[in-house]
Amino acid sequence: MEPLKNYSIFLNYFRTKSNLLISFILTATTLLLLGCDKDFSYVPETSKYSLSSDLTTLNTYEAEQAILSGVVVAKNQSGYTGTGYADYVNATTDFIEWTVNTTVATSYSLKFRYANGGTTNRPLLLQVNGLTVAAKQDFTPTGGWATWSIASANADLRVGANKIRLTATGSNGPNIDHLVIEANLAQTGTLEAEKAVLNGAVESNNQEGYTGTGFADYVQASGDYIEWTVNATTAGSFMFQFRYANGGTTNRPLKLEVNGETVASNLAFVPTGGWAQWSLSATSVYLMAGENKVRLTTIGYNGPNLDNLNYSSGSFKHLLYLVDNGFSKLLFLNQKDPSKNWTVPIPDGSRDLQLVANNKILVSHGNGAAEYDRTTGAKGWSVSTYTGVSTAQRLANGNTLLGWSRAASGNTPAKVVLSEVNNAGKEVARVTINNITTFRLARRLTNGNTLITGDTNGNKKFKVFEVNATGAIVWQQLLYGGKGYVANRLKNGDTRATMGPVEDLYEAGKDDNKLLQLSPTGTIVKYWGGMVDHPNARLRKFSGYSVVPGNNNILIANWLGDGNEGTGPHAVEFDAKNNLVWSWEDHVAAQTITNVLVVE
Ligand SMILES: [Ca+2]
Ligand SMILES: [Ca+2]
Ligand SMILES: [Ca+2]
Ligand SMILES: [Ca+2]
Repeated sequence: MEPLKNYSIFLNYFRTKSNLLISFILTATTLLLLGCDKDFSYVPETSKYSLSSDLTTLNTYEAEQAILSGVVVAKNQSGYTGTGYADYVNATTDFIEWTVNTTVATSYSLKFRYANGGTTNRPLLLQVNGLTVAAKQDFTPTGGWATWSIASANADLRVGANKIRLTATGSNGPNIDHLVIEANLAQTGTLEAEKAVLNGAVESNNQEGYTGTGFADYVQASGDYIEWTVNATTAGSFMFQFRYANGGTTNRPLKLEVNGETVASNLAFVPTGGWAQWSLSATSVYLMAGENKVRLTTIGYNGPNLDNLNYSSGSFKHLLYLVDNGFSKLLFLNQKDPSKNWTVPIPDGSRDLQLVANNKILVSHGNGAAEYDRTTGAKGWSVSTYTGVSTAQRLANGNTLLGWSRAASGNTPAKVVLSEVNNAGKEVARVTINNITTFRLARRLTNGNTLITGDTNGNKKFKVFEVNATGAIVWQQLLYGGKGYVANRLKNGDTRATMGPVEDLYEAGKDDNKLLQLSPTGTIVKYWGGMVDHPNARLRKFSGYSVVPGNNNILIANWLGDGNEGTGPHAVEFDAKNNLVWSWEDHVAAQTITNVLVVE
């Protein structure tokens, strides 16, 4: 939102029973209420709210105002909001029950403000409308009874009254100050181009296959535009998919602006093969809360025909781990509950990660590998006695496979070494493969062989190699000109391998950003990504990838090194039809992501 502009805000956010629209003027610190479209007795016609306090407490439900059974109201510890907090007395059956009214049935984030001055967790049973949401909702120690923290959970709420209850189940509970609820609204929609504001461009319907009542047809090569108004409930990153047809033989780029600012000066709309052949041009943009003007303008070429704009945010919220070899850190990104995000520093040269036993993740470092706790990021087991390591894999026998490489020196050829180390860090087996360079990751297969990526003595013919226990190459396949990163063998015998451009600039036909799925004879069965398929996705250098549990989408790290820092998303997700459906970009949090692991 911007100061001194009119905005409409849904009042259901502020605990009313129906959708009311009210108008505000927003200044840097103050919200001035101008009026509302129905009687609203709680607020005078003109009231001032401080944005920092009043607004944020309007969807807050104090525990001391809730129904309390056994639990008592107390105020002898400082730092509470409202008139006190709720203090559990008995270790069982005591409960707090809030009644929360909503007008939208969706998933909500429930945020409990609490203090636990004890030294152990004080879990409570969380129920919503009589159904158990969490048998043990954690309330971990906060460090003192006057130190307040937030415990959160997600639950579906229905329209109308919802009963949210926290019950003691065997141990004394924490002190509970209040509950905040926030809707986890997936913001998504499709807006027809023919219904948008058309300047120069005209509505047409003389080609088949459009949605709505037609499409927008540009007339002039410069200055014609289509402008949509996209309403965002909350600010954030959105995926845009423009459905278009380009029956010509060349790209027909347009300028994309959001709220007057240029997002892409040359958004590509490549030929679709016919005027009745519709395709998607996807890009990610940042929208403000409220109305956003999204405009596509011709810039010297006749434009494509535009059918519609699909926008989405929050439809995919992931939990994922990311290895950043630029900032040398490991990140946990919890898009469902960002309060659980963490970042820990790791050694340089980190490229590999995977889930291992005991709630740990294993990460390769230039000097070896280490385990990190999935929940806290705390470092555990490690080995750091190697150099040139680029991969680590936990083997079925509990040992760890480290892959490292050495450049050629004198008469000694370049080599890749696969070292198997035990829990004490002692090397118990070793495979050496000579003459392999540009080595990245290794994956030991169930047949005892290992898949590695690299080229031969720097010849830039990048391949995936299968090597046996003596280091002999028993299978190899050219990666169609792209530099390989990681290869995995599927149960059906196919091999998946990521590849990225060899030089800093992509050369059409020579290399690409793709995850290839290759048959045993090297045929491309399918692929995800691709510079031609996704000209606006700002793909730079694909590195590690991860399969999204549940839908089998492919989430790929888009490494932004070699001068590409800050120029694209860190990770991109493609569905089975190779549509770009999600991306993540935060250049403060991360610099160059070498690998991703999506767990939800
Ligand atoms: Ca108590
Ligand atoms: Ca309170
Ligand atoms: Ca036209
Ligand atoms: Ca349409």
